[in-house]
Amino acid sequence: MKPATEPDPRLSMLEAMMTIRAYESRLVAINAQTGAAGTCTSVGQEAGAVGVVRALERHDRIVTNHRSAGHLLARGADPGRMMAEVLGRVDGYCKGKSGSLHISVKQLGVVLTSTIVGGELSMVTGVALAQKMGVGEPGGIVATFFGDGAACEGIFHESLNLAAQWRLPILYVCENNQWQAFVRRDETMPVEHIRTWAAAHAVESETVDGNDVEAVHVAARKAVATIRATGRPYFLELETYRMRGHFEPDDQAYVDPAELAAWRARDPIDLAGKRLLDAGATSRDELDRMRQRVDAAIEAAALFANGSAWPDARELTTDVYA
Ligand SMILES: Cc1ncc(C[n+]2csc(CCOP(=O)(O)OP(=O)(O)O)c2C)c(N)n1
Repeated sequence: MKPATEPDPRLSMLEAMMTIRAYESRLVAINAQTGAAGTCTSVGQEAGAVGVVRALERHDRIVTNHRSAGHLLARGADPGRMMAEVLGRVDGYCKGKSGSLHISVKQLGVVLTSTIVGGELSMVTGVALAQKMGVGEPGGIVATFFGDGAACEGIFHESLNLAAQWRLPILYVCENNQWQAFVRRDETMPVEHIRTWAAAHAVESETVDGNDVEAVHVAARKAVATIRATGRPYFLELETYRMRGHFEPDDQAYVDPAELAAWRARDPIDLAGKRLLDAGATSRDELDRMRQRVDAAIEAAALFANGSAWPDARELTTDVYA
């Protein structure tokens, strides 16, 4: 039986989503004020990151893409070190050399962030093959996050075909956020559900409301259990929306305001908070305290990052392999 004091995981998932939103909002503000390096935010997609990453075990690995802050934070990355990385400081996870687009955190099993669209789909097969051949802890799987645009790349099909044929333990997580930079998804693909392409490679799949963290989490747990039991890949499609621009700054002038408003009305953080309130699982006071905690943590992260030193010029040629 659960001890009465054990925290409700739905509350901790909500706090994790709030942390991602607050972290990225702070980076947007820093970008607007200082013109510091831009970033691709995942505002609106937090439920997917938290719902999936919370379904993984510590010995599982992640290979992700250019919109990776949520995946990293959900995995437990420190927001101060993340921000220091984006601002190019020595205390960043990659000593300030990767920015947001190449960040990796080995100690958390986040093997890499690929900024080449679809690059994660090729590399995940290698990481999963290594896993299968006994590198890393036994039983681990590899989750990869990519967008609907990446699913249009040829490598998508090569990756799924190889993973299915070689039985690689990969959780493919397609964050179908309806946009591919400045191009609408329905201009580039004739299918309603990208999942149907997984079926063509005999990969088991599910499409789920990517703005509903509980639904994502349930689907992700099922996917992870299936991969562990069968050793085969699994495809999870998250129907979601990119509520901010492709990168910062981007005024989204190309987006129909009615479309944006409709998705804003389905903000995953608001949905999760309302559901918990309606179920009596939390109170407005508790949510206020949660918000204050998150804001304080991000304030501390920004102070840490801004206080971190610039790298020494001699660092320019270290850690460089090619
Ligand atoms: C091979 C390649 N082509 C183009 C780009 C430029 N680019 C960066 S992100 C992006 C859109 C990717 O869309 P999607 O995969 O749906 O991911 P999202 O940005 O929507 O999360 C493009 C075209 C790139 N980085 N790599």
